[in-house]
Formats: sequence, C-alpha cells, structure tokens
Amino acid sequence: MDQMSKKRTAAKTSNTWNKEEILRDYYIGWLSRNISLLGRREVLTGKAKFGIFGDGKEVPQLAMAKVFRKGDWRSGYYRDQTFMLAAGMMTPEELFAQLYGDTDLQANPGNGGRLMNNHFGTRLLDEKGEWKKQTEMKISSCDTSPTASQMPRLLGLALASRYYRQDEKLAQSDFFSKKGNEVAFGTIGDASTSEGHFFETINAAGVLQVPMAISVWDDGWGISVPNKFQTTKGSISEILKGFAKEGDSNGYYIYKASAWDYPELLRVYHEGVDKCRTEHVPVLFHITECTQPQGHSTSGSHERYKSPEQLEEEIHRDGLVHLREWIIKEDIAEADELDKIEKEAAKDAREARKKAWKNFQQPLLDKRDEFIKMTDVTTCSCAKTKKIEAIKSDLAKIGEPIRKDILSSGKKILRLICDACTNPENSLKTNVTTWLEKELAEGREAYSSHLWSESENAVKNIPGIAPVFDEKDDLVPGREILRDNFDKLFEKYPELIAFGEDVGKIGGVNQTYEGLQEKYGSLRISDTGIREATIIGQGIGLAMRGLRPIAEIQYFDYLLYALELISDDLATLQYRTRGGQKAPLIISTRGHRLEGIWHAGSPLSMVINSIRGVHVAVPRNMTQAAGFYNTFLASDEPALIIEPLNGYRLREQKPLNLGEYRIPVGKPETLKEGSDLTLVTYGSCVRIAEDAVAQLQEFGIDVELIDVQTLLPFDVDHAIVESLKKTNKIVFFDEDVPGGATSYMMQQVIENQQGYKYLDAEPKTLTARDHRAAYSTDGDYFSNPNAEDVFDVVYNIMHEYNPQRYPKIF
Ligand SMILES: Cc1ncc(C[n+]2csc(CCOP(=O)(O)OP(=O)(O)O)c2C)c(N)n1
Ligand SMILES: [Mg+2]
Repeated sequence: MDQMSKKRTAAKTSNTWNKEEILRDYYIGWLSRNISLLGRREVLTGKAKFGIFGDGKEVPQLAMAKVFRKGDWRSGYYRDQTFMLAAGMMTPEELFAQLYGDTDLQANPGNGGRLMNNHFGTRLLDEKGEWKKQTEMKISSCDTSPTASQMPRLLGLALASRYYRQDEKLAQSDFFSKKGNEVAFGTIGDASTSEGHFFETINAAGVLQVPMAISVWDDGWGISVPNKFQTTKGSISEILKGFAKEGDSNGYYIYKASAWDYPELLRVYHEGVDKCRTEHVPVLFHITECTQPQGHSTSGSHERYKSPEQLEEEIHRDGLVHLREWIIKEDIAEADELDKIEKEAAKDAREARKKAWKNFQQPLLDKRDEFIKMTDVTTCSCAKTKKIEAIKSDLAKIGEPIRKDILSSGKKILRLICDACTNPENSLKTNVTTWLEKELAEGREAYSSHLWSESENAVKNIPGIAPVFDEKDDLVPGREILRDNFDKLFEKYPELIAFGEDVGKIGGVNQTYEGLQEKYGSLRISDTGIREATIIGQGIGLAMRGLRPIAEIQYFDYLLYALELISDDLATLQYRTRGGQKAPLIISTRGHRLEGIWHAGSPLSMVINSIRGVHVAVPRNMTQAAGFYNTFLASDEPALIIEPLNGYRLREQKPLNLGEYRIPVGKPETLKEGSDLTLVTYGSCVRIAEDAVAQLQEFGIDVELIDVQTLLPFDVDHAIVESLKKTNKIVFFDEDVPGGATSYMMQQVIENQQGYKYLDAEPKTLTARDHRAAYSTDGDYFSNPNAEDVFDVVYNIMHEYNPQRYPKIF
C-alpha cells in the first residue's frame, strides 16, 4: 500500500486526525441518514412504492469505503447506501431516482427502474455491451433480494484475483485486474448469515484462500426475529472461530468491532483489508451494535416487535451520535461546526430528493399533457362524447401520473371511438393508435430489453460452422470428442477455466477432461468441494471479472442445489441491470436417462421455466455437445449444456475441426424426413425415437424426426411448423413430467408458430410418469417412455386418422 493511501485510510497522520476527512465522513453519514428519513416519507406519501434504507449502519460503511479501491468489487445487500455514497459510487439523486423507479438510465444508471431501491450495481458495459476497463472503476456487482444470494457470487469475484495473480498469461493485462490486487467486499445482515449460502461460501473461501472481505452488519434482528433465534450463541464471530487462521493454516482473519466506534472501525478495516489484499486471506468483520432507527423497511413498523426500552436503547447507541461525541472529545471540531454540517447534510438531501423527483415526474407530466392535447381533435364528433371527455378529465386530475394511467386511458378511449373515424390525418383513432404503439414500444424497451445479450457477440449472432469429418476415420467413444475439443479450447482461450466435483485430478467422472489438468495446470482445471450453489456462484463471479468459466454440476438432478442462483442471479443479471452487467458463464452438466429418482436427469421443465436468460442446450450426442461449448464460448452469454449421460461410451465419428465447429443455437435438426407425422424430441430421447421411427417404418408409417437441440431458445426460425404443414400430425416426446418440457414445446409450435392451423389430428405429448423414475431397468420401463410407447402413440394417431389402413393393435 502506498504512503498516501495509508494516510487516507487511517484518517490520521502522525497522531493528529485529518480533520477535513473526518468532517467529510460526518457530513456523508448525516447525508445518508437524511436520505433514509426522507426516503421513508416518500413511500408513506405514495411517491414511491417500497423503501429500504441504510440508517443505523452509516459509520462502519464510512470505514469500509476508505479501503475500497478502484478495481475492487462489492457484493452486498440493501443496507449499503452510506458506503455507496462515501466511495463515490452513487449520488444522493441516484438513490432517490432508484426509489421512484426512474427508467431514465442517466438518472438511475444501476438498473434503469427494474429493481427496488438500494439494489446497487455499477455499469460495467458500454452501450454496445462490451466490457469497460474494470481496473479504472470501483465496482458493485448488482444486488439480488434473496437473503445471502450475494454470497456465492462473492466467492467467484474474490477468486478471480487469484487467477490474475497466479496465472502468468492473465497477469500480463491490466484491463480486468492489476495482478490480482483487488479485494471482493461482501456485506450481509446478521440474520441472513443463517442461510446455507452463507456457510457454504465461508467454507469454500477458507479452502480457496481468496481476497474476500465480508462485513456482517449485526443489528440483532432479521425483521422481527431476534438474533437468538438466528445464530447459535447469538454471535456469528463466536461460532466462526474455528475458521480463524492459525499459524500456517488456511482460514480467516476475524475482527469484531462496534458500529459506533469510528476510530476502531478505521483501524480494523485498514488492517484487515490490507492483509486480505496482500496475502489473499479472507477476512470477516463482525460489526456489532448496528441499529435500525426506522425499523426494517417501509413494509412494517418495528414498534410491533421491539419493546419501548429496546427502542430507547437503540437511540442512545446510534453511531452518528457517538461519532459526534467522539469528534468533540478529540477536539477535532466544536459543536457549532457539527451543527452546521448536519444542517447542510439535511438541506442537500432535501435538494437531491427534489431534483430526482422532478427529473422523474416531469417527463410523465409532459407525456400526460401531450396525450390529452393529442386527443383534442374535432375531425369527428365521437371525439367529444361524454364518456371520452370523462376519461380525459379523470386523467388530467391525477396529480402524479404514471405510464400505466395514460396507456390505460388511451386503450379505453380507443374502444369508444366510432367506426367513421378513419381519417388518417389527425383523427382520434389514428392519433391514439399511433400514440399507444409508440408508448408500448418505449415501455417494452424500458421494462423488457436485455433478457438476452444485445451485443454483437450475442448467441443469436454466432453462426454455425459445420463439423468436418474424414470418412475413413474410425469411430471413437463420445467422451474423447469432448476431451479433445476441450483441449483445443484451453489452448485457444487463456481465460478459459473449468472446475467442479472430480473435474481436476481424474478429469471428470466421465473423463471428459482426462489429462488436461496435467497439461494446463491445477489452476485452470480444478476440483471443488461438494457445493453446487457456490460452484455456480464461483462461475458467476469469475465470469463477471472477464474470465471464461465452465462450472460443472456433476449430475443434472443436483442442479437443484444451485437453481436459486442460476435463476435469481445469473439469469437476471443482464436484465436486472438493463444491459449494465453480464456473466458469460457456461454451466456444464449431464442428464437424461441414468437410473433412479436422483439420476434420471430429466426434469427439464425445472430449468426452462426458471432460468429464462440462460440458454439451455440439450445435445443428443457428444459431437453436438462439443459444438455447443464452441458456440457459447464465442458468445458473451450464459448457457447450460446438458450432456447426454449415456453417450460417453457410445462411438461417434470425431470431427477434424475440433474447437472450431459451432452448433447454431435455436436451430432444430431434421434427422429423418417423413411425410406422415412429425416427432419432436431432444437429448437422449433422440436415440429412442430413432428406434421407434424404424419400427414404425416397418408398418408403413413415415415419421419426420426433429431434434430441437436447444430448449432456450426454441426453434427461432419456426422450422417445426414447416414440417407440420407437410405431415399435419405431431407428437412431442421427452422424459420430463406430463405438462413439462413437452407442453412447452407444444405451446411454442401450436400457439407461437400457429401450428394449430395445420393439424389433422390431436397433437400429443408423450412423457414420463408424474412420479420420479424408479430404480433398475424395469423401474425405468414403468417410469419413462420407451420406443414401444412412442410406437403406440404414433400408431394410434395414424389409426384415428385412417382406421382402415392402420387397424388397432393395442
Ligand atoms: C431467501 C429470502 N428469505 C426471506 C426474505 C425476506 N427478508 C428480507 S430481509 C429479511 C431479514 C434480513 O435480516 P438481516 O440479514 O439481519 O438484515 P437487516 O435487514 O437486519 O440488515 C428477510 C427475512 C428474503 N429477502 N429472502
Ligand atoms: Mg439484521
């Protein structure tokens, strides 16, 4: 650490306190407090929908901000507003803009109105969706609301510093890191430490020894539930003592300090973060005696569960009050000067509120006025009917109109316009329709963009490159195709890393990374503990810092442990930041058709309905699987690739252009053309379908077999409906539950692609049973659909269609 920043951190030079800096802290503390107080009022008076604030946690955050440098990361929660102000990462106006849900990205850059207030996120991407230089920014990864969901991501953010320090090639650039000197700061409430994600992360970071600095803001409560019901012995630092580093052991530096003790907080943050940064040892700061001057959030009042004595005691414990007393006691400033600062802070908070509100409201008022003016036409008498006038006057009376008020008035007016209103020039109908179209498009941009990447490297822009084969080559086991393809990829992408349970030393349970750890080192191909949630968090954090992780979940069924993060964090990241952040993580797993309840690998509807925003590829063999890795690595988006579990030993022709060929995403492949019926499936079910199709052919039924290849996105060019136009009959087949992924496919084809227009027979789904798959071959037979079931379903449709030609068999 250089001398200058040492001075800054200590706020003290040769035993004299740096007055200017301390008074600045005092000002920011009070500015933040006033924002909390005003913010709550904004909700109570109806200007904002919900509010949660940082009051009572100001002082420790002032200390944390002092040791937070450019290139550092935060992964925290809604209490950190003082930190964000003190670190210069947010302005007071932006805090209010968030509270109102302002969709103006200039005013509310973190998320453009998509998230409730105090969910902090730095814009890491430029307008084109490309990375900005991370070492020149102080960065907050964008918050998520589920308690402790910030923790697994934090692990990856911290771990990235290790890669940038220890990998020679990566250490050469200073774009994402300066030789791994960045600390990832985590914050969490005392009650949220009860979550599994917290403990899993703590353990993993202790094993990995990463520069992670976690602060627990301990106010003794998780909404209305006190500490004693949350934490054994009522103290997180007490029970984490076993994690403390001892001598040469791995582990943590653990600090405990009171939230009102400013000089001590400066000391512990300075010392702890310094060690964390230089030694790459994780640090835990247990900050006790935080308060909640206004209770938990605007959703309730703490008078309901805190006794009058407890409420009174909190007032005396207030960190800002103690800071004031300390400043006076240390002779740094006198009471008058502090009074002035407090007044100034209150005034600045009020002004910020006013400006942010005007910025938010004025465009809406203008929109409303413009709308009313635009409806004021005289070309047709219907424009002046009583009903329409009433709608307009109701709209004009709304003091604080929002988009919804205006649009809903527009739609209601449209219903009342007479049919004669066809004059294209300035007729009410034309005006209102044009207005609605424009406003709805604007609303879609504000609220529905960036579920998927909109950059040049979006998956949809990555064209396919066909695999090339030498017909003379022998067939090889499928796993070798994956292994040799990975080999090419590790060579091609220095930032590529892979990890998971058993991935390192033995190269994966199916040996798809065989020999690669020896070749590329144990940093790039590594084993992890059994900890699915943090395997995913590790991947998210690493991907956000410019690395290209493949995080392996050993079996698809175990993805459930990590689903919360994939759904809440990974899938929403681009969306919730409106294109401000991304994590191009590839999740690799294997599924379909092994045996028993927890290895069936088939509950696809579990993912397709919860992780929109992540691509889902369901390759039928390893050639296709390898091609998907190649495609997704060329893109900047997250993906889940489910390798077909029973295909590792099956022999396939090995492509010559490994690492290069790319399977296009969202493009089904027709594996066999046919004229009688379209059979749609994916993954390992393709092989069963092929068997059934051959059996059906013997009975004169010519099936067209389509492998959808990816479920998200699904058939982007609407190829399946083209098949249906020819066959007029369709079956959707998989081994998910009834109403699962087959119903999704059916909705896509019958409704989205308008397939219903071409049906000559009832469209059918063929699925597994409602229960999970039982053990053994017979268990599978009675749980999952098999080739005979496919035969029966298809044959019976043909029988219904033409009973003479296809007499009933079964
Ligand atoms: C997974 C999950 N469960 C429940 C909630 C609802 N919730 C929001 S905050 C909160 C209490 C958190 O308390 P603590 O971690 O001590 O933080 P504090 O608000 O006291 O700073 C709860 C239960 C949630 N957001 N996520
Ligand atoms: Mg708490």
